[in-house]
Amino acid sequence: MSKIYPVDPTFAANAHLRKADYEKLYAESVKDPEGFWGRIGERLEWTKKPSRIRDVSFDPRDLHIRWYDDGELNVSANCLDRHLATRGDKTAIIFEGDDPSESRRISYRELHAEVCKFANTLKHLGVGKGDRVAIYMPMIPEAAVAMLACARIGAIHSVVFGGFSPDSLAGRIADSTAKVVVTADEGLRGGKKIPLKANVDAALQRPGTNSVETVIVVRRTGSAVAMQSPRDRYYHALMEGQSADCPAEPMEAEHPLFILYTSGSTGKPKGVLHTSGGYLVYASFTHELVFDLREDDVYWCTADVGWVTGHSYVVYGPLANGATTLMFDGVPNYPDFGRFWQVVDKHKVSLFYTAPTAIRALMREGEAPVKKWSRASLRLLGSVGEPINPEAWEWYYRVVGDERCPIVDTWWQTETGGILITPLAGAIDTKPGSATLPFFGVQPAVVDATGTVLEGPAEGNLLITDSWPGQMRTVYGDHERFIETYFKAYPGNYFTGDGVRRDEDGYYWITGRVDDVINVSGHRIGTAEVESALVAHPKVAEAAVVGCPHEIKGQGIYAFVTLVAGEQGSEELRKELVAWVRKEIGPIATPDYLQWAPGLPKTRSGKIMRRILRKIGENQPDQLGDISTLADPTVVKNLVDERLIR
Ligand code: 6R9
Repeated sequence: MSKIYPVDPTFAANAHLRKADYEKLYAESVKDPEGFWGRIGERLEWTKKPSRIRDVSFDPRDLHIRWYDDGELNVSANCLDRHLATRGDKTAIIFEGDDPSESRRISYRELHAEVCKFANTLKHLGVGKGDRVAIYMPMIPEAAVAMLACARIGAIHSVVFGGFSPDSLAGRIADSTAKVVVTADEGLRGGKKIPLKANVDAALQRPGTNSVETVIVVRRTGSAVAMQSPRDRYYHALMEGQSADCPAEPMEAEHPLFILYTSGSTGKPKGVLHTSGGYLVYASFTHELVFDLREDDVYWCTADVGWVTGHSYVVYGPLANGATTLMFDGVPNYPDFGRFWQVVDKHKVSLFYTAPTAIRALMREGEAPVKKWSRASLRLLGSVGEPINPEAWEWYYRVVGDERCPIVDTWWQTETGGILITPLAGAIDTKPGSATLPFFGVQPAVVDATGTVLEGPAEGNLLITDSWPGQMRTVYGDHERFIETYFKAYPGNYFTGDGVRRDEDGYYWITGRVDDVINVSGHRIGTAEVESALVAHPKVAEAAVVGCPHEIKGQGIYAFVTLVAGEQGSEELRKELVAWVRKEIGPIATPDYLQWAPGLPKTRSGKIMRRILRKIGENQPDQLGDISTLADPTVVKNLVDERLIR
């Protein structure tokens, strides 16, 4: 039996929702989704009110997902203009730099003016509705400005995480045929400079990137960078003289808002496409209720804008709600392991949202760096990105929250746009390690491998049986892949790619990915991507990559590498290959283990049996299962004998 933490009555007393509210509203949301989401949709300001609330079919032969279809709105007007009358002087963004002495506050009025000016800048550069804009930036307010400016004119942004390599950036630029790239001279993380502009230059040398007409460079560190005329322009120079008046253009509810690339089990990363109306309804509604948002809260989500959490819960959800959102351009251990709590005290943060990997890394340093700061302003803590182990949950609760702050463990995905399974702090008792119960309108199902829906306590694959407004609409440029990836495995349902257990109380416990996706520090890496980076090296003949347990990262990357004939595995070559993958994809894809494999376990048809490699990577050589169908069962003995984790 797992431990239960009942709802704190003091918290519940002032919360938006209590137990009875959850039950009543949930029942209503699944019984009458049309009525429910019609009402919730009214939280936004529509230039044309929608009359059609949902038009959805999960049938792979006729797949379509449309919400608030005939409505019109502008996302940036909902995040900015709408607040000016009542919240013009309220802080929209608190910026906290890598260097603890650097911070500034930007009011809604100031942010509005900056976004309008940048929207005019984009227009002046010939960017119009439907054009794609790549954003490759540090965690600075200009990243949010660029996103909102795109939304204002109907351009589709594609934010690429600043830790990705030139090759990864080039692939994303090519896939979306971006017209403009917005970047900075350099990033600054943990005192180290990241050559963002130089990476853009390198990316734009790659084939397929000649759609890019302009590179806009924000001065962050002020270092001299190569500027190529007429392609490269400084942000501050372009903004000079631009008008702060830029009327928000109404967009259809289903007009694309952004593309965000995410790793899948096969091939190159997919461009997850989100649209305007449904996405913003869902991001803002979940943000308000899951974090129990109040007008005077200071809200801090530590995610980078390069990930979906940064989109929905640093920028769009909080700003649509008129909240104060903190953008942090640093890391948890710089200048020391107390940085998060120093920032919490400095800005009086009340709602704090981070990833289990960060909690585990801080936990290892002991309580002193936490206890050094008061953290008295905190009232709720959140977790996202990967399963949180109960030990980390308990530590977060006891040490960080002083047993005073409820924890919301929120399960969701890039594809879902917003949180789907989560506690509501005033309404749902928590159990460490469980994301607990579905949010309004979300209908999970547990299925076994044959697709049979399991009732009651059960373990299997997690499906969602009906749509919610924040759901992705397609894979950019490849609708067939969208249907194939998510709707073919269990026709009529959305397949999450996650495994799950439902307990006797109906609580959901996510057990991790069931496909070939590795969750490293809350970031998704496709095994296929790492493999293709490895085999691109001239000395590598073949590679197979699996996930392995990792104390801090949750999962690590374990690579089995077969060298071309005549090559010998050495420590030097191992280092070279690890560095190669970092260069090809980015540091987040760094293999933690790299084992030489004279042969890989394959079926007679030549398919690598990853199941066996996974067990070797997990140090469970006695659980390999049936290996008799392998073309050459003897290769397994060598791999087991030479395994790197014991
Ligand atoms: C928001 C985000 C999605 C994958 C998802 C799952 C894992 C996210 C989780 C969680 C257990 C949680 N995941 N939150 N697993 N508990 N609270 O992280 O999106 O980067 O697309 O990753 O992350 O495996 O399928 P994304």
